[in-house]
Amino acid sequence: MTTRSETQTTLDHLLTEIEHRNPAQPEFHQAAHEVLETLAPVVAARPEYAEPGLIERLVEPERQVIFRVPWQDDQGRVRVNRGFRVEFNSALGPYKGGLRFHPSVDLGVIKFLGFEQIFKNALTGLGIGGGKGGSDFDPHGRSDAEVMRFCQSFMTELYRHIGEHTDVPAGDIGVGGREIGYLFGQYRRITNRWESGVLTGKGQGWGGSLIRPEATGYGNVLFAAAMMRERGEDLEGQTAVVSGSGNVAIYTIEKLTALGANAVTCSDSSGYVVDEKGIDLDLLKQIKEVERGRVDAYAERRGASARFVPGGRVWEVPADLALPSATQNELDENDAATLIRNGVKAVSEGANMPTTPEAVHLLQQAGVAFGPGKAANAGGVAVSALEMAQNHARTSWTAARVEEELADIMTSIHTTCHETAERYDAPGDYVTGANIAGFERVADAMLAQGVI
Ligand code: NDP
Ligand code: 2IT
Repeated sequence: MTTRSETQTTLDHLLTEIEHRNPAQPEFHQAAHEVLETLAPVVAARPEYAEPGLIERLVEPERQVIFRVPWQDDQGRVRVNRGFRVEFNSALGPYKGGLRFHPSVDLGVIKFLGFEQIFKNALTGLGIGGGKGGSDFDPHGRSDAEVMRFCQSFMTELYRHIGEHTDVPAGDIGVGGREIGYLFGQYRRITNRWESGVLTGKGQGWGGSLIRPEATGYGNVLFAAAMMRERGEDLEGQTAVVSGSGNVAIYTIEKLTALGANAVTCSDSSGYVVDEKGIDLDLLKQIKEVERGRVDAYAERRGASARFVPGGRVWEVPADLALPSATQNELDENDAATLIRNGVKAVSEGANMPTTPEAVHLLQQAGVAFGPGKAANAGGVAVSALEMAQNHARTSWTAARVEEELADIMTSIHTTCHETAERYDAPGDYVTGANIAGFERVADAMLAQGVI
């Protein structure tokens, strides 16, 4: 039998090969490291997982599409962006994962997100494979008409690659209800099909699921609550710092407040706001969802309890809980040290890979409960899968039913991660638990389906 350390050496060689085969994709390397560094116990214990080629197939996307997206701005000038869709793994179901529109998007970013999505989707227990897409288009400051023309051009290529049984995109950074509407409209026009299951995150009344907008944030708070319960505590009266002020951050703050915690921060790329009285969600939603403004406007309009800190990071505000909900690598070693010094008890990732590997290590060493994104933020994609189920059945469920299913799924993900970590001698290590449990489900399906 191969020992754990021999297995880790083999996985380390594979990681070196991944870096050589995928140059200039640091985020993808980071995501691959984070998963492969935790798999040795399960690969050593179950010889079928050491089968040559299994993990090599897992780290190679099944298909990668890169395309030109030309569009005209309001002045009539032609702009050219790059579009991506990485269809990573379909062993468990149609590729599923969001679209990100942000200037930092490149192939490495989409591959890191697609790779994470494989394990996240497996953890939900639902029938969805992993994929991700997007563009380096920056929606900030663009008119509705420009965003519409961009989305129409993007879909004019993307439609060939997606379908309710093939690949089902949704939102992510820069892609919310407005963008999904324009994308769906163009898909319907080109294909002449009412194929509502082709995209999720649709509007109410034309195939969208109740609670999908809330699902990622709500789910992350439920995951954080489950981690706190393990420590014999609940969320009541806890102070929380949240980064971001988009879809995930807003509904994270909403659920924290509903469960009696005090969410005192939010942020965007200009800086952060701290509000001792707790974030006023009506005001934040008005500024972010209606006016599409910046967070400094919140501080201006809120009055004495709030102030705006330009360029700062929310992690310097003392708190019991931290819920990073903006973007990758937004919480580093120094931030982790500050959080620990201020007595943080749990960190739960609403964003994908927001905590750097060094910071994760520090937090875990200090005994902070750490919920990795692929487990903690899986509520969004889980409710997307419930939206697909409603679309297939041409029905719609009540908000109460969807929320109940979301709560069951988050509890079950927490239990799975917790028990898997214990089974592999890493009690309390949700990173190891999530990676191994997600891996087992995908790997079993891949082995059963042969070398494809
Ligand atoms: P939104 O576009 O709604 O909001 C993103 C927020 O993060 C904005 O406040 C934005 O500020 C900030 N942000 C984005 N990029 C950066 C950056 N490079 N530096 C600083 N701030 C930044 O996106 P979501 O809320 O949907 O997504 C947030 C995170 O959650 C992402 O990591 C996403 O992958 C993840 N996620 C999303 C899910 C979903 O269902 N939407 C599901 C699971 C995970 P600004 O406007 O200034 O850029
Ligand atoms: O990162 C994610 O899980 C998402 N952006 C949501 C994906 C989805 O298909 O709902």
